[in-house]
Amino acid sequence: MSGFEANFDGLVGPTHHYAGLSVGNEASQNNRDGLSNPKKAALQGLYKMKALADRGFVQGILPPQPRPNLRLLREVGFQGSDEQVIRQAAHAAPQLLSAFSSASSMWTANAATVSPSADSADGKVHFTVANLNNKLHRMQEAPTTSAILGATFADPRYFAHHAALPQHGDLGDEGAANHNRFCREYDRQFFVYGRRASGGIAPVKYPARQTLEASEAVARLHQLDPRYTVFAQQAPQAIDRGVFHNDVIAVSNRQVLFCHEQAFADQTALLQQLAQRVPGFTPLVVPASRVSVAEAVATYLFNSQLLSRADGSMALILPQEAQEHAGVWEYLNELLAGDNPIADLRVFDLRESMANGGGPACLRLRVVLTAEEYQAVNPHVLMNDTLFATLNDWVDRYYRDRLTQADLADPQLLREGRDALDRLTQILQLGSVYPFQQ
Ligand code: SUG
Repeated sequence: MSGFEANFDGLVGPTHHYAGLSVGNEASQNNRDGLSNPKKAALQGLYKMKALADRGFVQGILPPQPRPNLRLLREVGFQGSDEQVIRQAAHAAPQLLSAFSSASSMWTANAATVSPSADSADGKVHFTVANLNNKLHRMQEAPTTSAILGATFADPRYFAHHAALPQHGDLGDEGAANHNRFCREYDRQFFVYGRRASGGIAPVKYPARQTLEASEAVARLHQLDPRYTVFAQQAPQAIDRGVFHNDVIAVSNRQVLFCHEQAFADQTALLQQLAQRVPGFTPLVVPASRVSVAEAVATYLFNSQLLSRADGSMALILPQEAQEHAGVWEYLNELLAGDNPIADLRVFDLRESMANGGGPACLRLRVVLTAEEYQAVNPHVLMNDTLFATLNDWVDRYYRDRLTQADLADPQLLREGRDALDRLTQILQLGSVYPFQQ
């Protein structure tokens, strides 16, 4: 049984701010030092989750991580009480305080790579937490992500958890943002890498975060059948134009691949290979003459969620920026009218996340589950009317509506965040997943 797709969105954390931490991610760079609104960011994310749950899609939540990360601030030499550590860091190394205060775990497409049980030799759903090795502010996510996924998918009869790959750039792993799965009669997993650690073509301006070696390691850990697993390189030129993850330029669902014509290295050969290996393969390729790579990066039209509806047709879940661009919106409407499975366009205001380079697809981790596996998921993280109301109240109570980098120096932010997350673990019945709760 191949199951259905559930989406687990990251809830934006109380320290959401714009720090320009992600070289290669143009939104992050361009909005550096901007004024953020953590409350609005969290509410925008919750609204998307609720809207999709209301339309019958299974929707879960993954909670934020505690920030600032006091353990790391101490590991880089700041001493004394929590308050002293924060004050010293704010004075001597504001950029480090900012990195260790990042709310970046909200983009759960980067939390892990997930393989459905149908694809694994042992018949379990496999999770490998991403090491996010390329960015200082993101590599701190892995241990708490492990704890959260372990508490959400706890039953060892169904779920197998793997720790992040060793922390080195040669094994840089960004999780599901570079991973797709096609399915119809047979399941195919499709891993996309930015470079080979062993050499070959690579971007020159911006970093390639995902290596082939990391993708191969994940495929081994997940006990995938090599005959059904495809590895392909992202176009290095696309990375150099700001496509820092493959999900900024391609999205798949079932037999459909919606992508830009300049998404992959040697794209013609790759699409032929996929056509031979994926029954019913349906590429929807957007030509550069209609939408340039720069426009794709600015509007995030490919960072959409492509979701199967009950009648077999598909809905595309888009950020508002895609609607606001006349050419992109015109293209999307032609797609809607055309002969293909896309039958609905849904647009969401996710501006707070978008300003850091995170669209609808970045905010969610796809987990394909059978009915039996679904029963084993912690039910308290699944979105419904009650949870939506509870979490809206929770955000209203604990979150600030403006935050700058200077505010990170306020030790009160640490206390507010801990109170908020402590309460959240009770709401979601996750147990003690955070270091400060140990
Ligand atoms: O890793 N932005 C994230 C955005 C992640 C988007 N995820 C996917 N494409 N799946 C990143 O670059 C910006 C943080 C800052 O600059 O404050 C940031 O981390």
